Amino acid sequence: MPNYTSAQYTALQDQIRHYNHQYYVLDNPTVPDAEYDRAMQELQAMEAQHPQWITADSPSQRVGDVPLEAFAQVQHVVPMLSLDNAFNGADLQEFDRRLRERLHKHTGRDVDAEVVYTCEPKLDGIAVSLTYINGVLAVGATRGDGHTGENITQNLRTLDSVPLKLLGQDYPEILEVRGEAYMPTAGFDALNARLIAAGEKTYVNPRNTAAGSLRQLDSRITATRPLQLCAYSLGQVSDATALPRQHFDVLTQLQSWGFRINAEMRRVQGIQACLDYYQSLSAKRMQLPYDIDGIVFKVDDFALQQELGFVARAPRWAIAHKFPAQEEMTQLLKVEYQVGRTGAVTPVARLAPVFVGGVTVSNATLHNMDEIARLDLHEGDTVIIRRAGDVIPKVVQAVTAKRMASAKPLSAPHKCPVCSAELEREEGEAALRCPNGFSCAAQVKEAIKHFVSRKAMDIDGLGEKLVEALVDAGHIQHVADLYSLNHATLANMERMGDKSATNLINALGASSATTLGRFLFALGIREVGEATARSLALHYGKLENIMAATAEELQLVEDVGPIVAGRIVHFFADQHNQQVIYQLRAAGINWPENKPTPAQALPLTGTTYVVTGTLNTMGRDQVKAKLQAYGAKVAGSVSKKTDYLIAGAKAGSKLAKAHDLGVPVLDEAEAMALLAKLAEA
Ligand code: I6G
Repeated sequence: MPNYTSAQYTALQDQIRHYNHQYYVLDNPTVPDAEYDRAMQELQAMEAQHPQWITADSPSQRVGDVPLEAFAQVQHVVPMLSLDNAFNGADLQEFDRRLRERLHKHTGRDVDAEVVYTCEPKLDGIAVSLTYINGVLAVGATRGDGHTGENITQNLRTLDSVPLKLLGQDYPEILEVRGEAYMPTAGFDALNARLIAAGEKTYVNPRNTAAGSLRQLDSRITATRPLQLCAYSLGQVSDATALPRQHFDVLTQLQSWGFRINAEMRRVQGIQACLDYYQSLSAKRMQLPYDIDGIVFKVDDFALQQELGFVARAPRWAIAHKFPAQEEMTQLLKVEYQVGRTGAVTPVARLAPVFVGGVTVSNATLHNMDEIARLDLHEGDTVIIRRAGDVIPKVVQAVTAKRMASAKPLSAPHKCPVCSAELEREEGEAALRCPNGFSCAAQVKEAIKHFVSRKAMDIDGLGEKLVEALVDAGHIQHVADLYSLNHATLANMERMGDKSATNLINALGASSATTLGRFLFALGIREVGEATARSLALHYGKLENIMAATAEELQLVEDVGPIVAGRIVHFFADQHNQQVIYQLRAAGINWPENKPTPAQALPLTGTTYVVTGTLNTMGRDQVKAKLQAYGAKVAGSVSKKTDYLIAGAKAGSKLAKAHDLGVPVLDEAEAMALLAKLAEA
């Protein structure tokens, strides 16, 4: 442990006070939670080394900071304390050992006897207190500094999951229930989608949004926010003897009085079962319809809890086992611009490597220049990165407090970083575009990668690196050149040999027998995805008919609106594209020609399905292909336009959204029955 100086100690105290003020008072945290936890841990380490330094006003001696004055104050009769943290399995085992030894010492309880624990996900929201007098909600308050909170009764009354009157009769005269007010991810995403549509600034994460929503002075604004409450413990109770003697049973009782409790809550025996629970919930974390930042383990028996008591600001009988943080702070080293298949120029943040969401991240997407402007990014900024689950890491905020006064705002490039063409920005579009489609090496490479991909021509053995090397070496200029590659050229490429060259030549040969839908998709026409390509193929039957169609005619096809129709006409009007198609066909690309089938003829025409979760009977792609073959549109996300959601096991936010929007849901058995019926018809 380093030898700290008292100057370092007071500086760190000041730093944490500042963090607390930003977090608890202004609802505007300037650092990620993990950074705060580290600072607090370091302060505690300093205090362990120099106990004589500790003053009553040290941030370690209380939770949070003074409340804002705009709301009336509420004194907590029973303080709302916080929880100690465990950051790994060893910390958790140590917690269990400590408390068993303490119980043994004070009560003679067998030190090896396993303790019964309740396990609950720790929702990432705001701790609140709800006091009921004779079963009627009297006061709702924030935690504040743990002793004094803010009276936000009017706001909490607007949450559907907060009972205004308790159910049943058997509740104590005074009952204070504590829990977490939080915003489910589907509600958060929908809120941000509305803001994007209105061209407004979006929220950073569900927790901050929940906090901001609860601190509204006008409760009508709170009422528009999709907040929920999950109860997790009791505060003041007039007659505790009438209540169950175990934590788990109290929560079950709270449920019967009308509170939402966490569906994942379990009662287990021994610390190993707690570790197992942690593992199983970690695996499930991304499928949960809300953010959690850890698991709370509590000694279940109140008699044991009472015996264990509290230390400083936290109970000895509970601990929060934190997950790896999903948000971290790091340095923006530079912004680079990548050119995509359609010429769209995407900024990518290059970052000082940082461990976040369980992996080391050194790049994050910035989407487009509007996003850079929205984040008000400057050169060399300190930024907050968020990586939730397998989602691509995102820059969510610039930490302006850490910005150098001389830092310049990031400006948009004028020239394509690959071919130096002057960039264009289409009216109403966020993306900058390189107009040099056929000679910009970046676009050529991306077009070829798309052409060979699994859902397009499905050519095995042509990885991204090889495509790039073939373009760089001048062996291919466009997709049709693939079919004139010879064995010697391929075998001479780096990491290729005789066998892989032969395999690739065979794969190219095999790809020539395809379908019109795949071929159309492989051409990479802007806005023409797999589903649209299939609809076009089905509707027209022949490529020549599509190439000859007018924009008006094209709009008769399922999925094709004026923009897509315009893109298709524009693509086929281009001489270079016509030439490439001619060469591809001359190289032997063929497909069975079909009779045109007006899309209306199919049984699922006009319906939109979304497929999510794990299906056991057949893969998701196979189910989607079958639905499409019956004329359905298969969309990637649930919206009001969705007719049915097919939800397999472990369905997550899409299922929650379907429930929110009232979209009918088919489980796997129902979906299979539908497909079987369609197959019979
Ligand atoms: O902040 C908290 C989150 C969840 C808690 C908590 C909890 O139980 C599931 N329980 C206690 C006792 C405290 N804070 C103080």
